[in-house]
Amino acid sequence: MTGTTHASTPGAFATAMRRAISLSTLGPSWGINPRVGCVLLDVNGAVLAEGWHRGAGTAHAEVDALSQLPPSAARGATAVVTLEPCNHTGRTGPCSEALLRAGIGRLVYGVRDPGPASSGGAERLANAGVDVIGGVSADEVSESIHAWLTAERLRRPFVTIKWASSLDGRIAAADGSSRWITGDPARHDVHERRAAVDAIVAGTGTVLADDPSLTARRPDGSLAEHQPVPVIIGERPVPDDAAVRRGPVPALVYPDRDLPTVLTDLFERGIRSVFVEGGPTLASAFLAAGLWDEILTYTAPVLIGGPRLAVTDIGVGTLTDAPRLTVHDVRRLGDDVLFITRPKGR
Ligand code: AOF
Ligand code: ZN
Repeated sequence: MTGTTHASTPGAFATAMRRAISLSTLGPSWGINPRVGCVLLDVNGAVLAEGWHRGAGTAHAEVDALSQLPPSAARGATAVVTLEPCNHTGRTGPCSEALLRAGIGRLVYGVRDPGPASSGGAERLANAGVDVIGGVSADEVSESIHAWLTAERLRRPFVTIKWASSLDGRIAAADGSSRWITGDPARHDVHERRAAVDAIVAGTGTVLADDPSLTARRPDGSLAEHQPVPVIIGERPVPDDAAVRRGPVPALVYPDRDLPTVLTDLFERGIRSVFVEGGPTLASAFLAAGLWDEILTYTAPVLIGGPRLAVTDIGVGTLTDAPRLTVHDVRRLGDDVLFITRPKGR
């Protein structure tokens, strides 16, 4: 059969797609490129080769898989790829051409490439007589590159807002003391997530009050392999000896509080995911502007009371204006609970 068909239910290729998703996670979650995995199957459905993308500038998943085989060994094979093969020359050449040159007979992909320049690989292969099946395990693939897809669609980084609070929503006591509200497992979880994003954003108020380093650290205190870019937003100057200036990655400082402008600039710098870590004024500004995609709330079983709330005014005057969120996941981390919520309907 020739042409583009769409599999609405997981079919014969779902197993290979699951493997391709799992291969994709071997690549980095940060950076300008998505995680992509590829499995090449022979005519009997046996695995010929596997590949995955290791980050911007390196071979794409399809090319990585093809490179495992001698020339002509992929003739007539089925390429199962999480993302539609690219059709453009970016830092590397178009995968659509590499697959055609290798003589594959069928393409099975999960989700379309949303990029205006990079998309169109499926159509190109279909036009060349390759049997193309799209939409296989599309929900699972979309979830595996949720942040990247969202960033590409919105043309701004995926924004995660995080706070750690008491059961009654306080992030500090009345005197400002705020260290160790949550326990070790929650803190380790935060550091793992910091190491998985492109940037950590904080307001100047938090930088001046807490002097955070905004680095990703392992439980033993050493720096994680990948470090996010520290981003500071606010009008007050950041002292030269601030911890955030002494980290492994130079900080980006935005004296302008216009969040859409900041996010657009970060996107143009190749930043696709940011973690907004404080304080309440900045988190509230992102929330009020609707500029967020996920909220992580680490809740500790402690009562603090008083005025130091995780979120202040977010422009909700009456309950019908309050944004209702979707609970994406709930995890227990020691004595604490992590809620992962997303906007409804996205
Ligand atoms: C694929 N397979 O493994 C990946 C794709 O600058 P480049 O050449 O690395 O191209 C980056 C774009 O290619 C990226 O924005 C996305 O649209 C696509 N990523 N495509 O066929 C892959 N990582
Ligand atoms: Zn490609």
